[in-house]
Amino acid sequence: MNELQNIVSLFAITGTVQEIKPLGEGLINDTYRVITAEEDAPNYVLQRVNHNVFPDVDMVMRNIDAVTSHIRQKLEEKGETDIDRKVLKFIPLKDSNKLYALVDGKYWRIMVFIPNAITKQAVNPESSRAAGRAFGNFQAMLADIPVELGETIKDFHNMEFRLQQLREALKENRAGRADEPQVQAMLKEIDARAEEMCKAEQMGREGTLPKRVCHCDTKVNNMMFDQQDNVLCVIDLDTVMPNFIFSDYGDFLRTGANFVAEDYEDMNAVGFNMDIFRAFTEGYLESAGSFLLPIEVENLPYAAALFPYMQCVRFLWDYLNGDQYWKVKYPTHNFTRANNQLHLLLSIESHYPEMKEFIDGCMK
Ligand code: GN1
Ligand code: MG
Repeated sequence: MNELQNIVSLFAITGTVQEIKPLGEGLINDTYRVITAEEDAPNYVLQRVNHNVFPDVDMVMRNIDAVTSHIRQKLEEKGETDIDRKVLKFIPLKDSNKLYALVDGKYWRIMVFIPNAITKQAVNPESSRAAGRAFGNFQAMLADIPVELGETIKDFHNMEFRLQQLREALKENRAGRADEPQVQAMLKEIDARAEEMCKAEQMGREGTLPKRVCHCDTKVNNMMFDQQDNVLCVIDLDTVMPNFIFSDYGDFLRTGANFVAEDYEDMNAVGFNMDIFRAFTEGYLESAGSFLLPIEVENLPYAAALFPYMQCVRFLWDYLNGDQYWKVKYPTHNFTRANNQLHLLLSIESHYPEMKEFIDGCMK
């Protein structure tokens, strides 16, 4: 038996494993598809949780257990059908009810593979509207979760912390890249906006902006759609934690409303797609508009700008550190990503008044 099969055998799955092969394009965890031999046994997804990124895997899995159980219960109460395709189902170990295995210092988990579902790297206005509704619903369903969720990555979307990390990386200059002119030029753009971009933390301290249970990684590819373009469920739940709602709104637009992928190299092609913005915003406000505070709604354009800005800072940080966090395909890959995010930010800034006006219209 090979290593992966060995690991799968620790979990209480049904069916016989026929094949295990790599799945998806996540940059953090390693993911495999487990195919079972029997017609009536589900296939599974096997995943190694990146222990460097998520130091407390036990907390991650406790959060996920709480979130998926709560959503499952909500769906049951609503009389939904096909629930196993609408919320992830993790499989416990054979000899305990733990949802993960620790083997040779590596953490593994298994969930049911959702059949006839697709993920997308890009969306159109229709699927964006559906995504907006889905993430709004996700926040709404979790508003009354009875347990307090842990912060699986401390200060994950804390802009002040991310800028601090960048400053430290600059000082350490581990990869010897800090003096490159392109890096220096980017730092100027970052500095010019630093104070404005930290206003969520400021409002949080003043007590005017609440934290709610958020997904915190609402990239387009973290959602499953059925063949008719309906959203089935939200996946990649490792980062679900209390946060400002800006996270979910802003990070979706960062990926969904960019005309190109986050590492696309032609900066002239990078830009903010207002059709996607309008559709996603409409969908999101349809399901979340009723519980959001005015201060949250007013700051949605800021949220749209914050996430490309934060991701620019994070990619640049990793570039300066010598590419320790994100997998890279060539030496300047992280710089290209950072530059792409900066160009997206510039495009968003040029649309600010239009965005404000559109949001006001949705709330009337
Ligand atoms: C990571 O795991 P993945 O690829 O969905 C990262 C996100 C970044 C994203 C950028 C835990 O997401 O915060 O926005 O890469 N997740 C973590 O591609 O750091
Ligand atoms: Mg993902």
